[in-house]
Amino acid sequence: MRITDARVVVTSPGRNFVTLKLVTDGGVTGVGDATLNGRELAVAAYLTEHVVPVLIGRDPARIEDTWQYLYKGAYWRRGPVTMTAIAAVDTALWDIKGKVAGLPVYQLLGGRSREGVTVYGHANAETVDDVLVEVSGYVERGYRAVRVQTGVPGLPGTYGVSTSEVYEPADAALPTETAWSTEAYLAHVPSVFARVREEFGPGLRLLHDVHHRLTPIEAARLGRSLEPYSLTWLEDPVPAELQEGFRLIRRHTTTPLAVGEVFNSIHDCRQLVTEQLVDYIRTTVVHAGGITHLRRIFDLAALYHVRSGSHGATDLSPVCMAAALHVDISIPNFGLQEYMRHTPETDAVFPHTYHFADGYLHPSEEPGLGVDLDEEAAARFPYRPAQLPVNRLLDGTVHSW
Ligand code: CS2
Ligand code: MG
Repeated sequence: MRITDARVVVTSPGRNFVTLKLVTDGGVTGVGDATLNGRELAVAAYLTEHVVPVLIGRDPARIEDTWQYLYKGAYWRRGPVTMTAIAAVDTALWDIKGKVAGLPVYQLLGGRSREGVTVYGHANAETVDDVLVEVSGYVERGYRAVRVQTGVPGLPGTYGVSTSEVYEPADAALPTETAWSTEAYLAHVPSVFARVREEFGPGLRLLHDVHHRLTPIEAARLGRSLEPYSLTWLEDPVPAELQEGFRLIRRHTTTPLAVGEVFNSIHDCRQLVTEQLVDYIRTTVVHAGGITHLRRIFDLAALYHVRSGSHGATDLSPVCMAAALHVDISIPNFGLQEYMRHTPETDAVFPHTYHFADGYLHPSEEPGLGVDLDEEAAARFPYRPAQLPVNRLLDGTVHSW
């Protein structure tokens, strides 16, 4: 069997997605997500110029060899663009392998370790009263875990609080600017969780995303002030380039920590995992080198009692979600999966058979990943430039977004 064609498709059914579709001489096809929010065309060019030419004629069965070829062969290792491109190839090859075997991909990964994939939804609103309504909506729909974000009094808008029905931070061709005050934020957040716990009791799992905005000691303070509300995790409390910075947070709080949505390799996770500085690793298929590399990360994590918590925002396509669910259902150390629903246009461009029921997502039972790219539908939604915002402190200093 040989790869005869590799198409890189950029489409924007509500937001931009990059997809790689591999075609084989036997007629079997495979898809991989290659979306890197705000930098989509960089990955598309990397694939088109440097990867597609070396794929033509290759044996699609050789997943590991192809991964090593693209990783070691590039010489320039790691980085989000390279690893997203490799992820797309790897995911598409697993899809093909599943279809050839006549099995859903999770069966090739060792089969089920659980009945369903527990997901968390996003309750966000400007005011605490409104967020309580949002949380109860998720509870009614059967969710067991909810991420809670609200506006911060005194700030015009805050990360994680959407103004439209579908959350979309990449909102303009040139970055919009947002404002931030750590002092206002730290003063407000504990009161939000006090209200949510009071209203919903101890059974509901609660999460919160800091989106890399604090220093280690500020994060330690927040973690400690949230201890009475028993969060399942506090996400991305600080930018994680400084992995040893998490030691400082750990010394002061027992609030569990989750990190990793911007990581692209096992090396970004290594110290955090082996020193047990975090509790959940949130890398996912599309940004961490595909199913092959993600499993390597989760296997390392399992040795240190660290669980998975895969990123599942709307800027990861249904192809990534389909692949993530096959990993989630099979690994021993699954923690939680983020789930934000896509627009109906996106669902139409990426027909899939994974589904939500009773707080769980269930992976497809079809051979392969159980997701496809409808290329005709995709062609109806041309690329629209869109970038993520830039964040500034109230005095104008550029801060992490
Ligand atoms: C986020 C993302 O889902 C999350 O936890 O932090 O929404 C993130 O902002 C986007 O994926 C950025 O593209
Ligand atoms: Mg996040």
